[in-house]
Amino acid sequence: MGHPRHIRARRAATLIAAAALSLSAWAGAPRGKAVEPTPGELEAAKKIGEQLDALIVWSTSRVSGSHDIWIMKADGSDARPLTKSDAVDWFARFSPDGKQVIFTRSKAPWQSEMNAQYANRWDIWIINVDGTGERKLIPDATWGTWTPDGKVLFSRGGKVFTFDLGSSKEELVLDGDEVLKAGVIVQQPQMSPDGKYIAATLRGRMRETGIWSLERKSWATVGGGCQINWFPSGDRMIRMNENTGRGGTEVFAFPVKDGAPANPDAPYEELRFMDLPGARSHEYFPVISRNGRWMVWCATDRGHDHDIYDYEVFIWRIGSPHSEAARLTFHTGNDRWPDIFVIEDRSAPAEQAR
Ligand SMILES: [Ca+2]
Ligand SMILES: [Ca+2]
Repeated sequence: MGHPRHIRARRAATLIAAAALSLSAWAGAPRGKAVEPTPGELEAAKKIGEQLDALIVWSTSRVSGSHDIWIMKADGSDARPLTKSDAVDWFARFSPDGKQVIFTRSKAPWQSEMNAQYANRWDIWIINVDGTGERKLIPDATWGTWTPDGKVLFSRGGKVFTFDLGSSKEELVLDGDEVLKAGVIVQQPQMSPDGKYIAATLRGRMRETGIWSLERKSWATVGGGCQINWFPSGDRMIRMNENTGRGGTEVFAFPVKDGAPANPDAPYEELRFMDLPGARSHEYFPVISRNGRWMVWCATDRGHDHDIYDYEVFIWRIGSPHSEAARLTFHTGNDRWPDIFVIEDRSAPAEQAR
């Protein structure tokens, strides 16, 4: 069937452009390149190192475009790869004793973080912090975190399980399809320090943050946003809020009581916990250290996609001015989902801003 030649040429050009687009989507995240810190950034990181010995793990695309887990000290020094796979390694979480790290690894060379809802595309792995002992721990699983008694809590789509490292036994602890809504996706389940609640971000057929009571079998909505997580005290939480703050996001903190926000009508001004000064203020991935004194997270100055854009790792002593937050990575590749394990903390206890 004949089309005029110029239409055929245009179609061919469109096809080539589409193929190039899908190829670039396939290729993963940008590898990027190292950038120089400013003297002020170096000074801020040095100040952290004077107060704190800690290890930070995070996920970076800098080597291959498919992320690896890297590890560094609290001041950003001694950064080195912990995993070196040709898959996407992300969401690293230190074991309670700091000796091991669990993380989520894709089965294919590239998977977008948005595909974490398809549990059969991922497995949870474990590795020692010295780089030995890497092995697959839980098949078809995502969002692995640690429970207070040393099990792994993880998601399979709308269901949440615990995994016992001793016996390799799984136990279903939240069937979101059954008790929330069929087709719900449960992201980043985090058990409370007292073991009574699971905080999670819901996607799919529901879109909110909230808390599941394991005893009462009931769900308490916290609000919008995502990435809800506990303070180690258990009486306070953080979550990301979107469409407020500089750069379009900020970290909220709020008190909780009996598995629900203690003050659900609190105005935004009372919830604001971290909103970085300056242009690099699109924050995500916050986590509080187990001693309750530090927060690590990432921020970018452009774009949003969690696994593509130039996020950088930050650390902040809770209660100190926001301007004292220190940037720890200096690389235009994607850097996301940090976690921190404190070895020795020489900082003065911060006043808890409530
Ligand atoms: Ca912000
Ligand atoms: Ca980066």
